[in-house]
Amino acid sequence: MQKITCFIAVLMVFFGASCDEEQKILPPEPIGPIPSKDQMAWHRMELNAFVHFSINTFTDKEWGYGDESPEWFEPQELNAEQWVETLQKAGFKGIILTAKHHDGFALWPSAYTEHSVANSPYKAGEGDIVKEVSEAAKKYGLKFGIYLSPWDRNRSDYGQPSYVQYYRDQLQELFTGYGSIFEMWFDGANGGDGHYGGAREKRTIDRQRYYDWPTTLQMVDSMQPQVLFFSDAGPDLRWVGNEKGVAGKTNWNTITPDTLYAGKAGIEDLLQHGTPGGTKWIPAEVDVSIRPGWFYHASQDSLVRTPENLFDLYLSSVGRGSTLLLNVPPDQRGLFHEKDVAALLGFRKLLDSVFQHDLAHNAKITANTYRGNDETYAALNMLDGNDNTYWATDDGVTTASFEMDLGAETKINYLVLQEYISLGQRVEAFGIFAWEEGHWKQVANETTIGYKRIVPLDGLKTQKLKVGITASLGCPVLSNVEIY
Ligand code: FUL
Repeated sequence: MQKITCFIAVLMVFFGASCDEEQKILPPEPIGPIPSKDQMAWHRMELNAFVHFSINTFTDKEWGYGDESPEWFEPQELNAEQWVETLQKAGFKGIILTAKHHDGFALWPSAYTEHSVANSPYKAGEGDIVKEVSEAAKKYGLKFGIYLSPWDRNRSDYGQPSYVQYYRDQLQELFTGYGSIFEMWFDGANGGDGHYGGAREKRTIDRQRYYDWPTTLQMVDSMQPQVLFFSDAGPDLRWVGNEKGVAGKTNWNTITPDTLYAGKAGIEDLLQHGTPGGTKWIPAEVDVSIRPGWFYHASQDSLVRTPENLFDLYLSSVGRGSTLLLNVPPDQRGLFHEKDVAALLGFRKLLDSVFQHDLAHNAKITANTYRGNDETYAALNMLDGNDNTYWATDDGVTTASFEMDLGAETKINYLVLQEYISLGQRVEAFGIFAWEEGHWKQVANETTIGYKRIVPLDGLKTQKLKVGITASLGCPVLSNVEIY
């Protein structure tokens, strides 16, 4: 590279170009798949909420059979603004509503079914909860997303081609009537016993073919091209493989989805970790509930996660390069329960207190190497608070390190690292070292970084911290480092 630069410099001098242009070192080329603009925006959201609400809320069930009467759906104090305002205060950026769960009950007055809010006592059949939530989200600046269960235990034609058309008709209603939808959640739970219009039987479908997903996604995409499709296998966002709130410590945003499909068994481990060198950028989303169930059950009021527990979930999701989708189910009144509200606000307080003073801010940072010795790629870029500047090494240099001197011995709880993923995910392995009595002592041995990696350092005391990249798919490119 240096030779080419010199040659260009000679040419530039010959043609009278300025000194600045002369020294320009080109940025690294992307490696492998990279996030789309909408996926990038999704990475930056970090915290989104899931809201499970249906007749189940009133029958105390997790999975309605499909024979529940809409008459039973009667939230007396429903206030979508209370949900969204709480989430906004807690720092959530998006909200995804179960417009229809497996029981088939539609939270909006769908023209294609009688099994909806239109036949419930809620607002004497005049209510539209999808509308209320989408409008509240807009008011409080959250993005709005939709969950529409492919499995429908109410429909008599579930399993036949006509049902797939019904499903698409409902998507058409949702994607044309409620403004912009940032994420569409396709549940992998599919087929089994149900009411099915009175048949009361078990139905199995060919999970890979029945829904003809490519046609459905294309249809939705033509209405709202920005939408990101979530399913077990993508195509835009993938399930993390568990509902416990845990992304892999090794977490690649890339995976090869060729043989994957929603509901395929035995792929949990693959989904949790992704694949280095995978053919598509399909990041894992971590969905988990604030309570044991996805729907509200009064019996679980004492089991709401604590702020500390939510903080742990944050570390095992956002802290491992993923996005947290935390479910908060409204109660029978149609409100977030006081216990859940307190937990969410407590969680925010904890986050703010832990990540308040970035100690890296005033540190002296140096790297053992940087691209073309050009300041454009120097280590200082990781401290400037600008997502678009980064530290990078020369092409072919896949091991490198940087160190930060804090000026005095300091107690450290967390190290935050971010790769500049717009150029692809690269780092495969890195170590963290603390300066102890005149030498470097390794305190952590880690793998991937991705969009964000938060490594707990448990109150370690040191003046200097070093990060050594020991394996990378290409030259490492890091945009941010923080120390707390
Ligand atoms: C699962 C469903 O069966 C649960 O009820 C819930 O909706 C969860 C998010 O996904 O597959």
